[in-house]
Amino acid sequence: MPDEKERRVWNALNSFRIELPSWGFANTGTRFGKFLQPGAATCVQDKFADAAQVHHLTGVCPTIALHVLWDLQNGESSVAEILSLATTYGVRPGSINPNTFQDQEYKYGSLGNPDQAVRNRALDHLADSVQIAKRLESRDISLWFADGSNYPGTANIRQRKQWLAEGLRATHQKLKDKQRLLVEYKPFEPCFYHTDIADWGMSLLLARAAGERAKVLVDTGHHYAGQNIEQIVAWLLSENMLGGFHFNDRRYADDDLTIGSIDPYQVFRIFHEIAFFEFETGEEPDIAYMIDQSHNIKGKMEAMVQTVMTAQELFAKAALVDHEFLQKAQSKADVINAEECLRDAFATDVRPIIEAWRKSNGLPVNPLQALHESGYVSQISRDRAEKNSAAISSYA
Ligand code: PSV
Ligand code: MN
Repeated sequence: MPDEKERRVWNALNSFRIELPSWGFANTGTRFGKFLQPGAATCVQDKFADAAQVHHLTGVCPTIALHVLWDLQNGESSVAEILSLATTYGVRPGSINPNTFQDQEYKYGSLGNPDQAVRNRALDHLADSVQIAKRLESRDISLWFADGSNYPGTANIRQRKQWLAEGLRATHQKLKDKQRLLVEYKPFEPCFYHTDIADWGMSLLLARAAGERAKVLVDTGHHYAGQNIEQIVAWLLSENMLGGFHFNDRRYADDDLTIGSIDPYQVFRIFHEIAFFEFETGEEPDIAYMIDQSHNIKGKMEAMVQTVMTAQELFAKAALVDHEFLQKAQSKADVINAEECLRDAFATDVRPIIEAWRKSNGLPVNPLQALHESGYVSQISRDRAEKNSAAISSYA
């Protein structure tokens, strides 16, 4: 019979699902270069196979996020292919990510571009993406815009805000049933002077302008150093505007490091704000937990499994916070005990409990070790070496 601590961790783990990014299995890198991996996914089928393997080992990753231009270049036939891959591999399509940042037309922006023809093109792509999501029975359309400018005075900031609001409203009107728009923000890169959607407040205002099924997406890497992300999360929760996360960690900017590798306490504090909100309100906010990491140094499969395990650990630790005790301590401004309440939970080694939970669910107790022992990475490295070596030699 599990004790109280175990029960809390088990409940938390039962409810926690993490979406894998298709692009996290393919060869990607920094703008200075790529270190190509022989086992990297070379096509959308490989991406499904890899995601299925991560799900098989962890049991908590039933969906894969898709990027429209990278995974669905051939319209209707891509949709058919993905539906069939989903059946074959037992992993469903997750969030659909339109791409309004890659094509040459978008040099000066997409929905915020001063040229109406380019704005229309972006709008059409967003409408197509909503349609694709419908066909795939995907609920969330995740929007990230690279729009902005590099030099002061070169862009009409207010006008662009207006265009973005109109474009998002028009896209929201295309949603069906339970579909949602998630509006991501990022304060820097690729635009360095101003970014049209630079922070959570801008995302929030634009999501509100778009319609009631638009929410904010918090990519943990998209903040200035030292920013209090858990406060942003707490505010979004209290406004019923938190739609989802992109998990990764950062040291400097959008570094795409493994979640919790630099600052695990911050990730714990984010999860704590969510659990505390649920405890105090009795509500269960609908939050999509997604990974957004493209590993260049670590093996992609290993990094993905490690990410899922780390996220589970930090989520489980947050479930251990004694909320009644914390409420009382906060109400008495008992600073030491309130802080210690968080620190105690964070310091608890939850790994044995998670291992027991995995065992009871017929999963390997250590998915990373199981990945190693399965020989999967060696196998895909052999199978895909030829295809990837073409990329490696063309790159060299
Ligand atoms: C942009 O940096 C971003 O975080 C967006 O979510 C994109 O969809 C993703 O990365 C692409 O890697
Ligand atoms: Mn992201």
